[in-house]
Formats: sequence, structure tokens, C-alpha cells
Amino acid sequence: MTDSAISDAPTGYAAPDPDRLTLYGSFTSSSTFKPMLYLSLSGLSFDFRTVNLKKGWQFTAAYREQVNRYGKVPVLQHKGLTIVDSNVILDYLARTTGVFEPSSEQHRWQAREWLAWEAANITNVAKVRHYSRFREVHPAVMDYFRPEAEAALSFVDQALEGRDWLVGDALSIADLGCWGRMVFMAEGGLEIERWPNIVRWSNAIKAMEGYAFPYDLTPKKDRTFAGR
Ligand SMILES: N[C@@H](CCC(=O)N[C@@H](CS)C(=O)NCC(=O)O)C(=O)O
Repeated sequence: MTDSAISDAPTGYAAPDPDRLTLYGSFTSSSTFKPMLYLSLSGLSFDFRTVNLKKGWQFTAAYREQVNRYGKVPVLQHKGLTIVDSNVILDYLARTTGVFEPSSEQHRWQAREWLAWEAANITNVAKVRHYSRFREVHPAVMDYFRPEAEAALSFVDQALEGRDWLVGDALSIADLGCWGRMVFMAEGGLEIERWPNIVRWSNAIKAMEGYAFPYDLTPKKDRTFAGR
């Protein structure tokens, strides 16, 4: 399919202002929600550029060549750099701003350990939601992924026993990376009440200034966020 056959897709992506954080993403994407949540809770100012996944904007040559060669969201551009993958973006933001970065070196590594773990495990929660909401799959596929998703949620629930946060004693990129990708769990029939520590922990995140559910937080159109 040529780029022009993809409805309304931008034909090119001008390099953004290098001094501003520019996030590309989609409101239906939990991967996008992770850096969106980081930026919203931190109160940093940034620009959001929407990529309409339903219309297939991620497949255009322009997007692949100028923004993300994998044809996915999210992407962050800043200071002439292009940073791809939600967890790499969280790592970049924490390193460069210091916000939601644990204070000890051991905890900083542990936060990255959680991000690597979530990419291999909480991703099953996102798959169950995706196959429930966007794509019909053979029941055997769900029979494989649902227990994997439940096991990942149980692991996080256990890790939160007697603790407020996954790493150290403050919210960090570990919490945002894990909660961000499980946020749509109910759309996959994974009812949060089954995991009481996740309920408590996610309620603490939801109570923070700047929090909103992805459909309210991530815009459907390009937008500038002024920060606070
Ligand atoms: N590991 C990547 C996954 C990115 C990803 O799969 N993004 C999805 C949305 S959540 C996407 O862009 N899908 C579009 C497509 O596959 O066509 C990350 O965490 O950023």
C-alpha cells in the first residue's frame, strides 16, 4: 500500500524543536500511556503528536523512515535524538530529568530490572486485552496467554505485599512501566479485584496530580502540554 492510500496520514515528519520533549503515540496504546503518564505526573511540558494506528499511519514509509523503523508507538524525540520503545523512553526521561528516578544506584538498576521483566511478562496482559478488543484469535491462543497474564499480575501483587512501591520508598519508573502496561486489563476480562495489592498500589497512582485514564489522558489529536 502506498502512503497516499492510507487515509489522512502525514506525508512527512518535520524534526521537532530539539529543546522540547515530543512524544508520538496513540490513545488506544498502553505502551504510549506509560510515557504519557510519566510526563503528566511529572508536570513537564511536552508536545504530543498522534499516530492513528487504526488508519495505519504507523505503516507509512514517512513514519518508518523519519520516526520509527519498527512501525510502532511510542517514540520520543528530544535534543535531536529519537528514542524508541516505552521502557527505553522511561529510562531516558528518568536519567535526563531525575524525576521518578530512584535515589540509590542499586534501586536504579532494580527499576530497570522491573522494566525488562515487565516487557517479557506484563506484555501478556496487553496481548489478552488486544485479542479481546481488537483482533479475534483462536481460543487456544487465549488459553495460552491468559494464564501467563494472570501469573504476571500475581507476581506483581506478591511483590507489593507490605510495600507501597515496587522499588524503594517512592514512585519510580518501575511502577509507571508496570501499571502503564496493565492499565487496560479490564478490557481483557482481567478483573483487578482479584489482586488486592495491585488495587491499593494503582489507587495510589490514580490519586496523584496529573493522573487520568488513557482515553482521557492521551489526546486523539496533536497537542501541546504546557506543564505545571
Ligand atoms: N515494546 C514496545 C511495543 C510497542 C507496540 O507494540 N506498540 C503498539 C501499540 S501498544 C503499536 O504500535 N502497534 C501498532 C501495530 O502493531 O501496527 C514498547 O513497549 O514500546
